[in-house]
Amino acid sequence: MTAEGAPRVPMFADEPVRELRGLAALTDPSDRVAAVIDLPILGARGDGKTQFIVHAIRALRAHTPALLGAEQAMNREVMRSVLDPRSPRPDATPPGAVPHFTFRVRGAGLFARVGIAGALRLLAGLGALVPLVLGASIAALGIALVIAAHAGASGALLAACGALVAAIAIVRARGRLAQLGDVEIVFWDVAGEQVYSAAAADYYALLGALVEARRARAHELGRSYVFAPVLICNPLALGTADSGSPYERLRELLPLFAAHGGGGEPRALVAINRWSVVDPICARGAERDEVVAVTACAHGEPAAAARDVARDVVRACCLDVEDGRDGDVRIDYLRYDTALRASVTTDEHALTYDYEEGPGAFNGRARLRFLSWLVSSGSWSAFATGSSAEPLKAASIRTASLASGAGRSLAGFVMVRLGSSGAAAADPLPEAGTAGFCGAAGTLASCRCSSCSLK
Ligand SMILES: Nc1nc2c(ncn2[C@@H]2O[C@H](COP(=O)(O)OP(=O)(O)OP(=O)(O)O)[C@@H](O)[C@H]2O)c(=O)[nH]1
Ligand SMILES: [Mg+2]
Repeated sequence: MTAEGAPRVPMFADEPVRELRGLAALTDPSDRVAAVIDLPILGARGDGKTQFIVHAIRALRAHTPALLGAEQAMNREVMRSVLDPRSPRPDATPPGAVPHFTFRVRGAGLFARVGIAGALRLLAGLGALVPLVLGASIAALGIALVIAAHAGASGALLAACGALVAAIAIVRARGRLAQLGDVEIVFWDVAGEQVYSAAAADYYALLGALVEARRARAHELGRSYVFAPVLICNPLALGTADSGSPYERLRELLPLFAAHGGGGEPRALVAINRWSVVDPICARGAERDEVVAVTACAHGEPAAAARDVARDVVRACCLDVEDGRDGDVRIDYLRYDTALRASVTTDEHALTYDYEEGPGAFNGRARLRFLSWLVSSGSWSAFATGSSAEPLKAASIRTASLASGAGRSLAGFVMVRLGSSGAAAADPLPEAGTAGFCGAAGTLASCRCSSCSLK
């Protein structure tokens, strides 16, 4: 249960990275959500970032919290594509802006859809796994005694005790599950071509400032926080060279961005989004270094210009990759088709990929995989204690400012504590460049941000 009517708190009074717009519009929930998850979606132009976000929102069956102003407008825009797959796609993200889309999903509902592995993880987080396994083992021992050792009465008693322990563990876990708060998931639309340009340091700094502010607030409010980037891999855009495609450049940078997530094991996801074309491109027996011309064709519409891809590049980036570690960052792979239906016809050195867009929510096993990845990205033990119907009594606003220039180091991190009504949080966002928040309430001493220069 949550109090979604509670006012949301602006996280930044102005843009911490002067060259990039994105954070000043961000608000943070002030009701007790169980967790906040930031997912920056990186991908080259036209590779399918918006499509991924749309599929994820559908797969999560997410809803929009009570947003205002720019945040509300951004959500409405993406919801047009979620609800109507034939609607024109939103414009490409312009350089200098990082839009975000804020959604909610009920914690209990999310866990009900994550399969056995996810459910076991949840039970462990809720402290129910050990008593459950213990109870089941005792019950099994009791049954074995009855069958093998003919110890009828004592075996049956043991089995009944084991079953009782397991049942109590399940009832307690269900009770805690029912109390879980919502999970707030925020998708950040990061124009990948900017990430390997001169503006790369700005994008990196923006995400760093986001994580720092969110983590401090999560610590303060006792909730979970997850930051995990998603990189879109469009097999049709991998080109013919061994390296140097936009995807491969971004893939090299991915661990660096994922490292913002910190913790024991930073995580990232690579989403391969035109899966049905990968197999035909990597057909058995074909020359591995052969180049194939692939023509993508939206069903019933004129075909786009053919794109050349080398079979071995697609094999290396899509087929041969496996979940695993890249340094200390865990990288998982999601394989799916954005299209509702896709068919591939092959000619000697050419493929035609005919696709039909629809209201998809990751196809096949991909949906379960995506939800399980999301659930396993966080430490959910805080979920068990983080729920309450009460809005927070006090809310904090942080304003971070980054000095532009050589090092772009975090220059200021200031906290203003609001009154218990939280009324100030409902004020409109201050315009970029205003410094009016700084020091207003004189509570700098309570700032725990590691990079705060004002302690
Ligand atoms: N479903 C599907 N769409 C494809 C395929 N090939 C090209 N498209 C087109 O790819 C477009 C790109 O999707 P978007 O999700 O808008 O890509 P994006 O990364 O957000 O693009 P920008 O924001 O412009 O950088 C879609 O509008 C489709 O029309 C395909 O194989 N399947
Ligand atoms: Mg887009």
